[in-house]
Amino acid sequence: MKKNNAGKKILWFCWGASFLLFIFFHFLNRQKFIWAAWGEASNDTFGTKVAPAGDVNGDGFADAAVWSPGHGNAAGKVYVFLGSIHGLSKTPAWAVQGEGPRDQYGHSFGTVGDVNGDGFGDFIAAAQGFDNSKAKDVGKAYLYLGSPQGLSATPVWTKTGESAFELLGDCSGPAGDVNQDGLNDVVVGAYGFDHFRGMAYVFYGAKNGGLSPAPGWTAYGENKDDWFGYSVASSGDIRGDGFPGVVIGGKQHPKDKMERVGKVYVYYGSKKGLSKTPSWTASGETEGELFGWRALPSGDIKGDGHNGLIVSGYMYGNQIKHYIGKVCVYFSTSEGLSKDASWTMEGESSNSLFGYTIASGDFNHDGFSDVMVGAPGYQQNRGKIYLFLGSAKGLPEIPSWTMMGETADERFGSYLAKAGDVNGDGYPDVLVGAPDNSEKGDKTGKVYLLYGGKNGKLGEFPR
Ligand SMILES: [Ca+2]
Ligand SMILES: [Ca+2]
Ligand SMILES: [Ca+2]
Ligand SMILES: [Ca+2]
Repeated sequence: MKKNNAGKKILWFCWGASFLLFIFFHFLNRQKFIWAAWGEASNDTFGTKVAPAGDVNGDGFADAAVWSPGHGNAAGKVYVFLGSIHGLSKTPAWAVQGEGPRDQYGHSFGTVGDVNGDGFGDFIAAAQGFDNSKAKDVGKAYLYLGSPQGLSATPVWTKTGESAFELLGDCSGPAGDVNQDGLNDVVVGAYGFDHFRGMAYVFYGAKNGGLSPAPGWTAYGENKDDWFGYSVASSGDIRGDGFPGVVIGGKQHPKDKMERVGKVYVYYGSKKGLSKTPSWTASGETEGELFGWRALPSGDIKGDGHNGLIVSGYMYGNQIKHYIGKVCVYFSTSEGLSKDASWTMEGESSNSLFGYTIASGDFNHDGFSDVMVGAPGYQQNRGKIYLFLGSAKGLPEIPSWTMMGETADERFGSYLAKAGDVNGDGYPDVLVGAPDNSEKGDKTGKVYLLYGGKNGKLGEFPR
């Protein structure tokens, strides 16, 4: 009888312990992705791109934006979710659809900083497939102003491409304050200009009207079919002189007799404004690698006070493995960027498309900027993301942290963005798109928010 009771106690203890463990792991698992959002309809592919929205309502919390290219017969739709002490809002506070089918409104979008100097973050969205009355695919960019109520419903400024297939606004984003007037400026690409030679514009911030009606700076590709302007971004302050530059990619630029090798061009800033000719360039190595598909400032990875540049070519491969993808980081000194890449990382396996997206930020808040890379093709399009933590030694040869997609074929990591600190705990948070996720219908798409943390394990220890 006594023995029996003891046996029962042990049994109950085991039951209790396993139940608690179950709850514990269930909780951990549930908490892994504390915020997620889905597209509205099948084939929306919500999360094809994600971007920081800045702080559009001036409440001190970063806001976040997501694109559904397939929505409304490919009119495209952009959504903005507001940050708060509880993290991102469940439903979007702002959502705008393209004017017509196949506009691809949102092909580029995101914060441009405060362009009119009223203290509220402003926002650009562009539709590379916009047709005007005379020509197809001229493209159109739209600027929306922030306010205490959030983003304006209608744009305060627009710029329409002039010629057919100019595709203005395929890429656009903040340029920093390149003309040093205290207002942030904007860079816009038009890769279809002049038979895909491509060009890039910088529009200056303006107290009235948001942005200058005419561009303050323009640059052009070297040859037809270069696709110059397919990627555009601020390069940050490369030489540590206080003047930001811009980086423009021409992913189809040839080299010797090889096609689509790709090339990136950096134009340094100075007292006189942006350089008119490229200050620094770098090219890919192999045919078809699309070097410069993405190019972004890396921030200060080594903590030496100098910013660098991240460039990717997601179609890079070698004799054995095809389309593994490649990411290069260039460090800088007061002279400018290094001639050769300071750090190069290739994808793990064929078709992984490593470098399809890149992002930077100090995700563990240790003073060294870190690099994130997405490989949406990894494991038959399940997808995988990688974090490389910066330190005084530079970047590591093996990733500091990785995460795979939840479901097969979701293309997790098709796009990554530092959302900023959406919950105000001091760590920047990361948006990850999985546009082919089919939980809510075929390719409806899903976006995850991963919280930054001091150990550099994104999303696993949310607060
Ligand atoms: Ca906010
Ligand atoms: Ca503003
Ligand atoms: Ca300015
Ligand atoms: Ca760091």
